Amino acid sequence: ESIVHCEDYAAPDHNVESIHLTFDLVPNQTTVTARMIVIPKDDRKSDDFVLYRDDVSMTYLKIGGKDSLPGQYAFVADKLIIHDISEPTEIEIQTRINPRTNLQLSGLYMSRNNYITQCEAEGFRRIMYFPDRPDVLAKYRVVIHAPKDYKALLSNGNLMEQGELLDGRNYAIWDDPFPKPSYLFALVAGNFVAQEETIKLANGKEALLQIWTEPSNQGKTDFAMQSLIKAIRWDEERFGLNLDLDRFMIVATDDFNMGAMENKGLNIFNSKCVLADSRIATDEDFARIESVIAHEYFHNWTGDRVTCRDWFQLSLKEGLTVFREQEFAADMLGTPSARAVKRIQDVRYLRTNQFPEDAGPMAHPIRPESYRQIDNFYTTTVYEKGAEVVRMYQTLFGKEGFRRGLLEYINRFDGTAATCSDFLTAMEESNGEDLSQFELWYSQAGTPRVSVSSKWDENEKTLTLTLHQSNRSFPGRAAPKPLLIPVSIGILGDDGKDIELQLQGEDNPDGTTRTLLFDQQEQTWVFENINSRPILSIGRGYSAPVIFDIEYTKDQLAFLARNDSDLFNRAEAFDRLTLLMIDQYILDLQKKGPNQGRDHIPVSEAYLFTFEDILNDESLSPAYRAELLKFPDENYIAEHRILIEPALVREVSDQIRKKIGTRLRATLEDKVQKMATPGAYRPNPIDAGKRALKHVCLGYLAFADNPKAIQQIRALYKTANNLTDQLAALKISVEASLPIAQELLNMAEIEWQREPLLMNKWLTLHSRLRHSREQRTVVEKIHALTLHGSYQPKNPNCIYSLLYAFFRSGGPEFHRPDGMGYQLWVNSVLSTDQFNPQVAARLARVLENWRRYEPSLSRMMYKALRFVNSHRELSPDVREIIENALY
Ligand code: B3K
Ligand code: ZN
Repeated sequence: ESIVHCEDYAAPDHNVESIHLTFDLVPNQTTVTARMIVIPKDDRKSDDFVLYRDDVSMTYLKIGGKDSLPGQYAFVADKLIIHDISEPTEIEIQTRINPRTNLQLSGLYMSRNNYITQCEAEGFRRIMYFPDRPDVLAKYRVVIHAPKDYKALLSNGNLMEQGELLDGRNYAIWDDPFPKPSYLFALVAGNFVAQEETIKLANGKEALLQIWTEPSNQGKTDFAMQSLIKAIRWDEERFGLNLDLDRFMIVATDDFNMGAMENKGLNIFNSKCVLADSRIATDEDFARIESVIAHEYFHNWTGDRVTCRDWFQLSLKEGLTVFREQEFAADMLGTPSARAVKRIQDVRYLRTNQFPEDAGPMAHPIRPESYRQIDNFYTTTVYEKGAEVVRMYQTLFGKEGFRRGLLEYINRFDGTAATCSDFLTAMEESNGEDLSQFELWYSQAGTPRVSVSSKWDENEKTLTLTLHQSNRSFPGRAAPKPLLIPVSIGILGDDGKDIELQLQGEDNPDGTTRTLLFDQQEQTWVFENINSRPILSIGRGYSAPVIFDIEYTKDQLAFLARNDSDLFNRAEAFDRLTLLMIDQYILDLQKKGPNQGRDHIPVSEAYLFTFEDILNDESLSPAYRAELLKFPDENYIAEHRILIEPALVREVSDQIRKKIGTRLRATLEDKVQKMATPGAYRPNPIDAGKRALKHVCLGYLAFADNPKAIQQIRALYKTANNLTDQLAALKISVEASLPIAQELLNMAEIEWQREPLLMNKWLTLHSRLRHSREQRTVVEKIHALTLHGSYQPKNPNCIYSLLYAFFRSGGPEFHRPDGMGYQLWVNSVLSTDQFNPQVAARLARVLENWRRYEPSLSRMMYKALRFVNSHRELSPDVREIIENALY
């Protein structure tokens, strides 16, 4: 079994000019006939035409119109090699596949009785023999034959013809005018209905937009349609990029390995990322749906029109498209405070998910150097850190410069497969800068640490700022080099206002936020005319994906949290203050013995004052206040600690929340009342922000066992006209172990039973259950739920909602001292690996950072990993994860 290395890249020897596909859809035996025109390249190394295959069987092969002879081709491992293709040749291959038994959900598979495809990264070879690599771009024509009751027969591009065959079956013919790699191929057939709308594009053309769902989901696509239109408009306005097809389709399915897929003109979505109304989606879901719809739509240019040369370049399309999605979402929010909320959330996500990856055994640069299973590299590093790297171009060149560079990249590489370096070159050339050092962001893994020290000279009235960067080194690899890090800073005077920044040597001050180009190991800047004791605001807007090590006093942090003009850094200051307070609390707790009044430790008054001030600050939007004040989740706290002790983190979290809820009771109650959102439910950011703040306040009150709050939470569930309030009531009651928790869970189970998306949320709620005096442990409950009527054992959404959510919750119910949680993990990984390795590998990753846990737990995690690894039949996907974790 082999490792693929980036440096081994070799261009293909043959192009495929066009491919004509005919599908005869039968559940257990689908026939795929492919006729392709293969063109040898002038600079080829060999006349062998190489095709990949995975789980397909060939019924015949014709070369140049004639039946092939045995010596003309050979099967070598997972390849079919056709010899002597030295001139343009028509090759026809017929294959048989079994969509019914395809439970990996890669290739052509069935979702109930509907046919769905998923080809990225290497699913097309599970449909037919093909040079299934992203640098082979061909024009596709697709004919679909299907039973009569299959109303929707869809593929990429434009519909040329549809009708009935002589035998009574239906057919449709699709033609995609744009050459594309095989991973962007899609086919959907089944009983689907569409919501459609025709819009006029900025270039005057008309386009038909369709969102297809199963009939039971009709009426849940309005929001997705509006989101799609917004995304189309945004790309027209911000980048002048138009929809290039007559028709753009989205299909929703319940059976899907990830969120969604950007197949050219035919995006396929996990239902949970499309379907929405007040009853089935929360405010968060609405926001996520808008983002994912936009993300897949934006891929049309960044991914489809310009694609990736090989899978090592994945971040070229994913980092860029995540960045575009983030910018879009921020623009939809409008106000600076709402935009800041989005940025805070994105950075929290990065810290909670990408930082541990970058510090752990799966650490890889955003452009990885090798892999065994490419599906394992759809990571937060490639996506989210990749997006931060793209953001830095915009920080360096401004919005205009970024737009210039992006359009240059698209013009140069339209219709081709490009590399990360191509993108960088387009950016540097269109902005007249040398970015050779910046390229290190693509090849160095690990989160850089930037330590910050500053010294104010009262007599000279100067502030000297020194930055030092250190990067993670990896055994067997060259020592890391200093990166080019854009560091945006501001300086606050003792009045809390920004000081105009003037660097030594400059004649005049220039603005209050400056971006320093930090490109050496250590560098110093001197600011002049600093008349009062300054406080530094470092990394404004989170200008680079690094950790800033800076020593602030609590007073300084409280000051920044009240005054920083940069709303991101203001939240950052409060966040640091909270983590400091938590660390202090943990220290105090550790000094006590097991039975020594462990809950008599006070939360510092200064912290409570700052908290209350922010809560009362009407100049800040409710959404922003909610984001600052919600208690950090346990994984976030754990990530910033050296040693992870889940039970301790839980104890501390619960106690602190209780104390805040008790001490600030009046203010919290006042906010619950003020944040009411009477009238019809609207998922807009203003109302959503009010709901969020109300829920944050109710949460603290619930932890303090406030009877009035408990009443309110119960009423919230019962009288809510929207899922956001209902789900918040459930989450709070479960997390705070309120006496009403079980009653609410039972009600929800009955109310939600006919809606899979809701039942998945119901399953997830159980991952928040706490230890109790009841006989069954939470592990046992989770296990019992795998037998619940709503839990479909082969469905990825169910697995993620119940098992993955529980493993990832990070609480002591999973990290049990008796190892029962890990036992459930072992069983889940092994049983899932039997039918869906991609999903199994995601479950497997949960334990990869075992080394960071307290010894008694990490020993058991190690054993669990070893046990999984001792299985001979592991998929390469899971094997790669487990071996990385162990060695
Ligand atoms: N490009 C797809 C991800 C495919 C994952 C394959 N294992 C979705 C997206 O990033 O838009
Ligand atoms: Zn993407």
